[in-house]
Amino acid sequence: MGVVNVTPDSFSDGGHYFDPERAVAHGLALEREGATYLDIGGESTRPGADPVEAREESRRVIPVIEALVAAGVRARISVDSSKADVIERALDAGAMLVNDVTALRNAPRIAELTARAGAELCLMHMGGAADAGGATGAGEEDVVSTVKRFLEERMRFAVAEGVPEEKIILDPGFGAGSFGKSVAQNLELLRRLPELVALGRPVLVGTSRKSFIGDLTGRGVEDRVAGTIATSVMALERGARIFRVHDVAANLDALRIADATIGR
Ligand code: HH2
Repeated sequence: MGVVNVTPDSFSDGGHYFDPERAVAHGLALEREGATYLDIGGESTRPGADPVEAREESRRVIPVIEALVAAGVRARISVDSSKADVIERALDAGAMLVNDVTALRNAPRIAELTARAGAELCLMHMGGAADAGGATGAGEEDVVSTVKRFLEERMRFAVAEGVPEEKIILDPGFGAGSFGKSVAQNLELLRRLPELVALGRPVLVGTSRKSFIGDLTGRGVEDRVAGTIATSVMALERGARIFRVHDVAANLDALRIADATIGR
């Protein structure tokens, strides 16, 4: 899954693809590199990022989705949004995956929209171990159990709202900041990914260029490709199926070699 951030302020590529023509060109380039999903987002999840109104978010992402569809893109378009209005318009424009990082907590109506469109739905854990319920306090609860319980509950909710289980993708929500995990918790989630794979749905990992990789390598955001690849390969070996990355070609090379070696 290639990331296309149509934002002025994303943490690693803010402003690079804010112009719609550049965003479309970037999406097409990521497809040529081998992406089978393109994740189009118009609002940064970075803490302190400017909140974006639905109208402005739609103004950013809908023309890009329309242009990619018009260009005959074969990759599935994913919309990275938590707003029902934006998602409704993205689905009308041809998006086939709803990537709601709030896992339907912001707008439960997203479930119905996704179900009606027959789209896939990615449910992500956000908010740190203490936020997901049942925690005794930040850092005390086992992060993997907390994330697992949260994803199970959100999956039950989505299914009850009409989204077929076979359309659901699960994501532990790697990252610090808004995603609320310490370096140790990110590593624990990666190490014990099979416990989430055991939930029976494809697992998506979004580690690309994130700060825990910077913390461990001392590298700035644009120099975290090698660190990202290490996480992608380890996640593949542990059963992850979708890799949300900024650097598609480099990750895909590594994943092809790892996949051939694993030989599943
Ligand atoms: N990470 C980001 C945004 N959306 N969606 C899923 N499912 N999983 C993730 O890990 C994830 C995500 C943050 O990365 P990015 O889009 O590059 O940055 P920003 O939110 O600053 O635009």
